[in-house]
Amino acid sequence: MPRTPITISENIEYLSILDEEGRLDAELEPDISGEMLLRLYRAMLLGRRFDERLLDLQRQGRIGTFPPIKGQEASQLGAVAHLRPGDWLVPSFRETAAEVWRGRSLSSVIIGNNGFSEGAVIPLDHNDLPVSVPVGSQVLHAVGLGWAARYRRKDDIAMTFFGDGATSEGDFHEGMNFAGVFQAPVVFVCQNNQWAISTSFAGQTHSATIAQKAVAYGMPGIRVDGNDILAVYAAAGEAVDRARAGGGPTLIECLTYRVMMHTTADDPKRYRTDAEVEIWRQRDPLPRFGKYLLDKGVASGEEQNDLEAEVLQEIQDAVDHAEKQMRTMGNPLDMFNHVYAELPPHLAAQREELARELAEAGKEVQS
Ligand SMILES: Cc1ncc(C[n+]2csc(CCOP(=O)(O)OP(=O)(O)O)c2C)c(N)n1
Ligand SMILES: [Mg+2]
Repeated sequence: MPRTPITISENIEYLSILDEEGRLDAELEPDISGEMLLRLYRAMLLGRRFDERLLDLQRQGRIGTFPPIKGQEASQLGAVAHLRPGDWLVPSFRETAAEVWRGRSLSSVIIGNNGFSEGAVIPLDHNDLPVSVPVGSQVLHAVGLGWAARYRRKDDIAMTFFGDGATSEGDFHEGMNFAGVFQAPVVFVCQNNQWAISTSFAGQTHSATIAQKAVAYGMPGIRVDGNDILAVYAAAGEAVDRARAGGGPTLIECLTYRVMMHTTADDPKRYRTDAEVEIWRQRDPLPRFGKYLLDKGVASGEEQNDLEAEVLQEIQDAVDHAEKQMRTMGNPLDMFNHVYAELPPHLAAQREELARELAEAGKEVQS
């Protein structure tokens, strides 16, 4: 028998609508109301300025380690903007802008980044999951949630975010396979920011794209310019509509870049060049979108400046609020809880010692 090629019907597309110079491909321009465009721009600006403030706070010792999102705001917001309140956002640890869009308060982010569990509490009426640090694990949770919605004949969908590094985890492949087989309403958003700590994209996979991995699982896949909010919005809109209508899952690869360090505990100069970072700084999603709003007459330069002042004030209020709340929060003795069912003798002794020291220092804590 001759060998015959098997035609893979899916073609992996690359979508870009607003290029890095801010030039628009009008034929592809998605129909977004002026009100929504303004909301998105404000959210991008808030995400950017908040991230910068968090970095200052970390350097001042006022929060713990955190993963900056700078440069990835468009990838997150263009996608999450399509979710309804009843849908599920299932984030990794680098989606602060998306979480805030969904209603997470800035002060809870600050409190969470200080290690207080109170900062990770999701309001009961909110269908979102807290951040997931074990790389890729959240993909499985999203698929389960999506499948459950379908099983209950609801039209809610799940959207999960993960990085390029997560696509090397079994969890990603299991999740994609299950979602394909059961046509679970899940939108998989890979923020391909080119780095997984110090592992480059080339070191992560021999595939030319992440998007093409969708083919193996029988679902549509698309690569978009993740620094172009219009492209992300357009691709995510199609994926969300399809999932909601019973058309199954989609993989969206947002090609973007982690402009800052992996976390504040990392020094990226040890594994990548300044020249590479500079190329991506020129592709910044924020000024590109600002220029689009200006050209379109949605927000003048003055209006954009007003928004800037507004978000800076909002951030300051959140920092004040969080720092006030944290003064009465947290029991140092909690560090001994939830690891062992029965505390080993050496930890029991340390716990007693700490309780004694706290009491001597006049600190009121529950022992
Ligand atoms: C299962 C697991 N292995 C390793 C780590 C340590 N770790 C944290 S983030 C990270 C890299 C993640 O890279 P990527 O998925 O590209 O996401 P990004 O950090 O770039 O957003 C690693 C290896 C972890 N948290 N969980
Ligand atoms: Mg990455």
